[in-house]
Amino acid sequence: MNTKTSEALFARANAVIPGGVNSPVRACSSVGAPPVFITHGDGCNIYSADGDRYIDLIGSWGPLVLGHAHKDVLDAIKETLNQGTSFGAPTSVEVEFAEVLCEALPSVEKVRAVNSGTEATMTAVRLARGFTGRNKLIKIDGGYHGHADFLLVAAGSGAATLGIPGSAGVSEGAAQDTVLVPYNDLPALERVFEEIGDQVAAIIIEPVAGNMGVVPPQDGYLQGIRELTTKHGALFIMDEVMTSFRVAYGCAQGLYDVKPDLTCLGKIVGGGLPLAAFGGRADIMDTLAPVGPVYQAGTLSGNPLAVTAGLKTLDLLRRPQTYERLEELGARLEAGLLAAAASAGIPACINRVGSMQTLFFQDGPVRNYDDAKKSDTERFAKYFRAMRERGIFLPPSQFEAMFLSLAHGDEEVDEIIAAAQESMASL
Ligand code: KE4
Repeated sequence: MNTKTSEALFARANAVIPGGVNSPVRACSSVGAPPVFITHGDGCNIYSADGDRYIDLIGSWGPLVLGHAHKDVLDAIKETLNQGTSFGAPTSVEVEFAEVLCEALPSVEKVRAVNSGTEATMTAVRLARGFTGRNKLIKIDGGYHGHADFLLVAAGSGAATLGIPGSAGVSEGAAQDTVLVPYNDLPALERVFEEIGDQVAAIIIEPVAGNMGVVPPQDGYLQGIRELTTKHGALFIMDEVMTSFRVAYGCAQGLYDVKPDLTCLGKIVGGGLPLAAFGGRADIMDTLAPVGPVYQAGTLSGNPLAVTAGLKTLDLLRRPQTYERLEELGARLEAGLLAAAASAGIPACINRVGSMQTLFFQDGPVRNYDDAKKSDTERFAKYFRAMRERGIFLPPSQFEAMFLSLAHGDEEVDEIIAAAQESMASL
């Protein structure tokens, strides 16, 4: 692939944007290749500033489950656009959006729209602390919930894995109330609750981990968390920013039949525009300003354009056979990639839930972050470059999810598999 135009754009970008990108992962720094700049998308394809076509497996990191530039979504946005862009006052589409989310998720009785997943998780934790009057927060080692200080916390040493700042600029104070436990490890969680259960405001978890690569919950894990949080008076926050309307219309909580107290939603709910939300039990949500004492606000929260894109996307996802088709596509890709690795004699395993999956360069199994970190990231980087050379746009990190969309057909999945067969043979 010729990437000259992208390289020139990247040089310009680096002069005025840190790392040349508006979100770090886009810099492709872990895969030894400069980013490709995109001009437009159409269905499952995206097109580079260099004029090349790629089959997209990033899907804007999850939102584009319908594919790029879906006509019905664009038409809905255009129609709303004619009325104006933002009013700083309530609009009827925001009410409809909240009603649709409450209808889709039995655990969500009230919901508030925000502009990003970070805002949703940050506020859900503040709400849990305000509602319970407790300060401690439990999170999963390897879980990512956006960049609020108290969530940018790495696992320290020691059994209780007291949080230590996971980024420069995060103070000890901000990290001190966050405790980390390994994913899929109920005994570790039980120990924390035995020690400090009466201080725990909440646990926040990705019900299907997507930021250590895809790691599904083991049988009984989510139910176990539900029981422990209920027993100790702590809130169960499901961060469904990535899984919402991705793994099922009822989200992961519907798929695994576990009701959290609070849910964070993002990505797909915004249909590709900046929109996220959090919701849950009415008694908890009514602790939020202006009803209750927990403050949260946002100039563009519930922006009519973004809400219109989200509503149209959710409307289209209610069509029959949507998730059956996403499952079919995901299974086809998984089988093909595993066969490609096997024929190349390369150690690989795949974790998949529906249309989100990760191929780990290791024998596996991958059940938590420590397992995921055993992957051969050098080999992943070579694979990434070889696949991009063949017109396949992978997420540029071993620890991210690939996303298929309803715009991918069997043909494109087979093209991806063929590219993987060639790429793996070259590793
Ligand atoms: P945003 O603030 O990026 O909208 O959402 C943060 C977030 C919260 N929770 C989960 C489970 C998430 O996956 C995310 C963001 N996901 C990353 C990709 N793994 C977004 C890509 C990026 O950071 O550029």
